[in-house]
Amino acid sequence: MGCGASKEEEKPAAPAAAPAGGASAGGSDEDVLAKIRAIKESHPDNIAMACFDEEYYNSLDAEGKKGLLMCVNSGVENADSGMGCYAMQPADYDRFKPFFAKALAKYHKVSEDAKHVNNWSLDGVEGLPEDGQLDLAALGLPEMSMRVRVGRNLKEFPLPGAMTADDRKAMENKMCEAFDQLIAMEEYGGSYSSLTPDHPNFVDDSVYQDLVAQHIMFKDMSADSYLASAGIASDWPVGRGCYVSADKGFIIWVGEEDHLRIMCMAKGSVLNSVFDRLKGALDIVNGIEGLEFAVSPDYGFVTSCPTNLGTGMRASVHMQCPNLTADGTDAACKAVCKPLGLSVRGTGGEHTPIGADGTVDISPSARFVITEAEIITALYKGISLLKAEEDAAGGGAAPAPAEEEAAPAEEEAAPAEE
Ligand code: ADP
Ligand code: CIR
Repeated sequence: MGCGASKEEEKPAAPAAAPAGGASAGGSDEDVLAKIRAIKESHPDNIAMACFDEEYYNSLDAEGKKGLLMCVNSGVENADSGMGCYAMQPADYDRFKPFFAKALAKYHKVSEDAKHVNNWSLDGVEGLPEDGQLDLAALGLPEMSMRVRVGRNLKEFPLPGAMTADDRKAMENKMCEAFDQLIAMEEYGGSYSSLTPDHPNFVDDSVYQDLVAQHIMFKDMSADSYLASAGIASDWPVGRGCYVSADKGFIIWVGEEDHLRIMCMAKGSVLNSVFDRLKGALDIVNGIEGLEFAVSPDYGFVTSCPTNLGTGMRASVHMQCPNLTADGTDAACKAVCKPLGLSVRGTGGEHTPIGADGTVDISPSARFVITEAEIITALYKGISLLKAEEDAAGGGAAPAPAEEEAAPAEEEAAPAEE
């Protein structure tokens, strides 16, 4: 089991839970098809419904039909979805290519035969300063909280939407063995905290809430109806947890939307520091025996949600934009950020309020058919352009920061809609 637990302490697996995922939860397959037809009309922006082709569906065998309906169940049960689907198995993007190629093209604004290439090398990336340093101080900005995360999934398990409770426990235990190796390394150290009842590293609710407040641990997923319909939030909080390095700068989430969300976080000015540290740490994790990440030959790193496919990377800063948020909302900031290819979130992550001092979470929207190096450079370029807009909105002077949180950030839309 690892993470300080001996094999003797390992609990026997609980009886298998009902299969996760809510495919066909709305009734017979014919009922679901009728619902899809209706949503195509009522919610044309629901990408999965728009791209669902009954002729293709009918060409699949019984197992294929069941698998495709599982992928789109979130969009069927949540007609207001932007994307409307999640992959359930590591091979789904390739297995259901006629469906996913269309959905990916529509969301990411790429061609249907687009291929993703991963590349962390900053060499030759357009917009990179001559010294290669993505230094926010050079833009006249103060230190800020910087974070880069990637989504990764293990090849040997179903994706979170199709996992049973036993799968979730087995995956957590497998990761605990890997965390033991990190904990033994001087550069990482740290500890693992589990939300799984009876896990040797179990932490209670107050410790969990404290980790969430520190931006270390993820929020309760069971409240998210998209994730619930997809089966991704099933069995909460079984199999969920979080490894944190001794310096708290390197974090691995276990059991959120992807098997793993691997990230580096630091307060500072040089974006390269979190980017480079993450690349180094990923190489270590990837090199741990028995861990193999799911990769699609054409689409890069496999993630549950097609919006994250390819790099799985979100690179963000918490930046103060008091002038653009002077009305207490993120509306003006979003309007400025959209054409810059930037997403705006609240200070607690997606669907949380912006800070009362005008702090917002800024990240490039693109994840697919873009390299990792281009994403971090896009963040730097975007911040530079956003700063100009922020300065212009305030006539050059920035108001003094306040203390408390303000208005809720609006829900984030897909790049296509933003
Ligand atoms: P994700 O980034 O994995 O898509 P969220 O947007 O929900 O998920 O953010 C997850 C957590 O990471 C939240 O607690 C959020 O406040 C925190 N976070 C994101 N970016 C930063 C940042 N630049 N500095 C500090 N915390 C951050
Ligand atoms: C949807 O389809 O709208 C949800 N499943 C969430 C999609 C990804 N998140 C996002 O665009 N912010």
